[in-house]
Parts: sequence; structure tokens; C-alpha cells
Amino acid sequence: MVTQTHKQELEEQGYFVVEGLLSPQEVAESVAEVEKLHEVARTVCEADKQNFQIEPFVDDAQHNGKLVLRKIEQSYKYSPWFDALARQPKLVAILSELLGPDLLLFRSTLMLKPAFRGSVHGFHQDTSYWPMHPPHLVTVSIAMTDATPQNGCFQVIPDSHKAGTRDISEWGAIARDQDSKLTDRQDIDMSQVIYVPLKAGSALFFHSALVHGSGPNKSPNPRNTALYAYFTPNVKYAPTPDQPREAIYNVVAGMDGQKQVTFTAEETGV
Ligand SMILES: O=C(O)CCC(=O)C(=O)O
Repeated sequence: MVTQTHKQELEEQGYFVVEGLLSPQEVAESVAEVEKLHEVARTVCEADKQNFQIEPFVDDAQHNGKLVLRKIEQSYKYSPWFDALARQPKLVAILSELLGPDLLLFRSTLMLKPAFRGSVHGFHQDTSYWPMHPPHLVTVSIAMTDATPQNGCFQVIPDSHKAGTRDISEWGAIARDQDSKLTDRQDIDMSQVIYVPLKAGSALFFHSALVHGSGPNKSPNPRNTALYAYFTPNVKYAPTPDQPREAIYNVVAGMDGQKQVTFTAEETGV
């Protein structure tokens, strides 16, 4: 399913789109599961609460009896469906073509942009935030609802993954209110920005150093995606001094059948 063009697009542009990654049935299951997780969010213990984030700029944490969630981190922990979706055969086939047979899961998140209330996600590079070196990971954002410019689809700057990783301090706030710009940086040429609309079931694959973000959702249609980031064992865990010395990552494919791998802090010289 992945073509030479996809590989080339990832290398050259930093992203590509695969249409129809999920079947209509998988889309419907995913949508139903997101609904269930809104109920789970009400009952999680204090330790888990940080994984369920309410939209930060709304007055009402609930609307029409439903929590106004911006995202759910570590979605695999709370949902066998989203745990399994990270290993969906078509997805793994594409990732294996791109990265090779050994695949680890770095991130498993649901990015939710609720109707009328979804906030702006400011421009950034994931590699500025991730303690991984070399900074070559691949993220997939799978649309569970149609994603359009009106409901806050992804916006990317093609080619921007080639210019190196900026320091976190240079990006400013990521979660921004609906009327904020995507960036305060003066050195970003906004005329280069491309919207990436997706039909439900389609997916955007992108390099972890690609500059990306998304606009507000002021529309009546939610924009919900399942987002996963993957890496290969040649990428090392390189935490900053204030981060844990060890990190455990789930295996998605290969790795001699191990289920999880523990990474210990590596001195990378960066
Ligand atoms: O889904 C979005 O709107 C943006 C997600 C994103 O940029 C991220 O999680 O790094």
C-alpha cells in the first residue's frame, strides 16, 4: 500500500496522506469508542486524570452533559480498541515499508477538537519536546471524523523537517485560544502553510521534525483523530536531566516478539 512516492514524499516534503486507511466499520467503532472514553474520563483516578485534558479555554467543562475534552494521552491504556488500532495491519504494513520490521510505539493519543469549542494547536516540531535521538520518528494522525479547514484540520509546512530542531522555548504556547494565531514567530513564512483536510478513515503520516499545528474548531462538526508515533530501535532514549532515567515502550511489530522494551538514558552528546 505504501508506494515509492510515499517514501519520497516523507523524505522530501515531510508528510504524505493515505486515503481509506480505515474501513467505514473501523471508523464507526472508533467514533463509538471515543464516546465511551468520554464516560471513562469521569471515573478515572487522580493519577490518570492528567491523561484526560479538558479544553483549556472553555467556561464549561461539560456541554450538553458531555465533557469537553481536548485530548486523551496514552489511549492504549484506557481502550483495547485504540491499543489494537496502533497495530492495525494496513498501518503496520505501511510503517514497516517506511521504517523497517522493528517498530515501537512512542505515543498513543486521541486529539479531539470538539464542535464550537476546539482550541488552536500552535505550530511546533514534535522533536523539540521528545527525548529521542536521532530525532527521526513517524507520526500518523488518523481521521475519525472528516477534518476540514473549518473544523481545525492539520496545517503543515512542507519541507520544514529538514531545517533541524528548534528549542522548545522558541515555540511558545501549544494550546491556544480560538482567536490566537498558530505562531508568534516572525521567521515563519505563513504563505508556505498547507491545510491537510482528511476524510474520515484517511490518515496523515509525518516526520517528527515537520512544523505543524491546527486551527480552531468553531464549526458544529467535531474533528477527532487517533494519533500514534512510532520509532525503531536505532532511536535512543535521551532524556533531559529532569526526566526519568528509564522509559518503557510497547512493541508494535518485530523486536523478537517482545511485548515491551525498557530504554535506559543514553548519552547522545546533544
Ligand atoms: O491534532 C492536532 O490538531 C495537532 C496534534 C499535534 O500537533 C501533536 O499532538 O503534536
